[in-house]
Amino acid sequence: MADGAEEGMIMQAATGLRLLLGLAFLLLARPAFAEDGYDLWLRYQPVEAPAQARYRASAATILAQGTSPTVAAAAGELQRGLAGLLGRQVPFGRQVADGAILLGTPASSPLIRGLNLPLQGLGREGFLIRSVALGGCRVTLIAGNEDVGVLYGVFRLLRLIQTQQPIVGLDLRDAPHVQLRMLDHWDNLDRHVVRGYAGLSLWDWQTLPRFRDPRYTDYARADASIGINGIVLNNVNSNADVLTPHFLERVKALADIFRPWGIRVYLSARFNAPMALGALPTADPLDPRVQTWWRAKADEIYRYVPDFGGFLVKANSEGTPGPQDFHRTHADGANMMAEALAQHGGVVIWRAFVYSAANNEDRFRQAYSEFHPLEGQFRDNVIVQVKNGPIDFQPREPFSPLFGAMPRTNIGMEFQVTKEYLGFNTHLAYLGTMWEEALRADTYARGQGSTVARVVDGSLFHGPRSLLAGVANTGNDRNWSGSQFDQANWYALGRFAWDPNVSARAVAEDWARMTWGNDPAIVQPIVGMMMGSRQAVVDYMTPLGLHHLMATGHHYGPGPWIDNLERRDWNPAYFHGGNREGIGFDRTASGSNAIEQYAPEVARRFGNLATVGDDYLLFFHHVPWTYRLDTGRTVWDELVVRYSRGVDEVRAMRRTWAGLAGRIDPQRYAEVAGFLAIQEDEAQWWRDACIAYFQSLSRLPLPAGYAPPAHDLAWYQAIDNRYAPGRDQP
Ligand code: GCV
Repeated sequence: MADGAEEGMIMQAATGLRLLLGLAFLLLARPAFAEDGYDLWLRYQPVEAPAQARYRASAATILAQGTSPTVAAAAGELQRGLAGLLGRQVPFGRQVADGAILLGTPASSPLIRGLNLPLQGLGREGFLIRSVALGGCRVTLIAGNEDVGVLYGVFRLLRLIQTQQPIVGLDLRDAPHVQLRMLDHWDNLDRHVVRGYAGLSLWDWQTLPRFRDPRYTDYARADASIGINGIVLNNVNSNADVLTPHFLERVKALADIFRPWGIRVYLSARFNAPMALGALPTADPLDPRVQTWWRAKADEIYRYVPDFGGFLVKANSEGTPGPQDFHRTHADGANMMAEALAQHGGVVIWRAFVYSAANNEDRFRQAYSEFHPLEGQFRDNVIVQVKNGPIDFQPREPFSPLFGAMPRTNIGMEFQVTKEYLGFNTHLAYLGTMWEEALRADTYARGQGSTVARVVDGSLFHGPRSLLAGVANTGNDRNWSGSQFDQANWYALGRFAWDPNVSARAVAEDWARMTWGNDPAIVQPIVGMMMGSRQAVVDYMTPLGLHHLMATGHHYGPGPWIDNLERRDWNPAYFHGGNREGIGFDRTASGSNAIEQYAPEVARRFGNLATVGDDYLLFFHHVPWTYRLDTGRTVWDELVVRYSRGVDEVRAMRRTWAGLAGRIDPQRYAEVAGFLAIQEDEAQWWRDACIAYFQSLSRLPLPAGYAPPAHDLAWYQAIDNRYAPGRDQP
């Protein structure tokens, strides 16, 4: 072979090798799978090079002192997180070295014990993160009174790196403000999730307890990262079978998986379980046989799950059995079950979402009417769980008057993370702003500054228990929540439960950085979209204080015309009160007088047209269509303007998102873009259907420049979505 040809072949081989190496590098540099949202806010993507070098210097080794599964979970998560963020495996060390991260409690770590750290006041779940010098080495320590505090501290340190904050010179202490930070899963035992838009239940009762899907651990990691410490596994419309050994074995398996992550399991208990399972002729809470049954059941559960959290109970509401079936009160029922759990340290979470077929008063008033007379009668280990608003998780409601009205009762907050009334999983609606609004509302229970947040975190009335819960939005979809942006609501629930005074914007920003990236060109537009998104939904669904206009049953899409349902207060027409003359629900003294359930300062504000404000106008007042608002427009014109503005807001979100093309990984980008397109269509549907209907009442022309609905009213009324997901009865 001539020299030249040989040289050519060598060069070809070298080029081939280079190509191969290049390809291999590309393959290695890219994640094995496209990003699909599975990793949530725990993506641990590499931070950029200059920052990475700085972080590496402060994260050279991990010195985890302690042998518990929780310390192991914390150390493992730290190693996993750092490997992703810093692009290299950080080894576990055995002794103090420069750049070590030291984890432990005074009990588990001689080093931490020797430092006499100010851990008082941090409780069992708080933590301290400090940059210190130990034996001449620079060390970052994460210490807590108990291992779970260390776990939370690890997630906080990771968050600092994920959001590119400095981790030198640290002196950070934090502890949760609320004791029970919970997610309530409305999961049926056949895996149908009521009001679930993210697939089937995560709990596969069929393959449990033998098969423990690694996803259960990922779920627990995500929850622990935001401080969730309690999970109710099953729907509040509960099936007594969950209390049988068959299910308890499976509940035990989940509890064992969640325990290292600081999470206790709870069950929704059916009040008449002694009849359904125990063949008793009654479930009367004052009957000794019933009391014995519940005590034995509690003892049995604790044999499976020694740290079982307790029962969540929906009683005498929407057809569920309860103490009133036996002429007893909610307090009688709750206290009897609480008694059974007390010796094991369990609690009863008793829901205040009640409205009874026998009670014909304004739905707004009913929870207060039933619970307020029971003030002071509940045991210490009962928490009454109240929805944020008096109606039912609407896009906007004023706070429930029960917050602030029962100082001698543990009152907990129930938010709905899953968006039953805010467009399911396809509408982008960040709920942080809604929860911030609810928590900052002033009850005036002890004068100005008696915020709902202070009722919930216990700082106003100093009760023994505090709780903030969210109805979960998870399912077995790869992205967990049914959409990328609904993950933000899960994330925010944890952050608000940890600190009800946290800012919705700060939470959105942390989430955006961790979920999408730290580039301000990404963070700013995304946070902007999130912050305006809930108001957009209010505008195109239920502006000016309208509420419960959703179609029947599934609550998907508009149904303001519906007025033929069995119960008065299932009908949207009952809630908007619209007629030829005007619109709105009069809850002042001339109407249902629901405002009297608030403190006088609040009642005065909501009761007066001059002070109620546009957001709650039609929630509390019935006004003529021609009533003039501060904007200078009539109510009718303002409704049209707001409905139209809502659609415009969605269009603006679509434009903002389109501007991020190329900056966001393709699969997640495309999913969000596709869902925003659905949202725009549905916002338009809402606007047009509602305007067509309300115009049939007001008989007024549209304000100049506003397009008429695309179809006539009958067209919207004929839409049938009976197969929409998440129904109560699938
Ligand atoms: C689980 C609303 C929902 C129901 C839910 C109920 C509740 O009415 O539509 O699906 O029941 O609230 O909170 O108990």
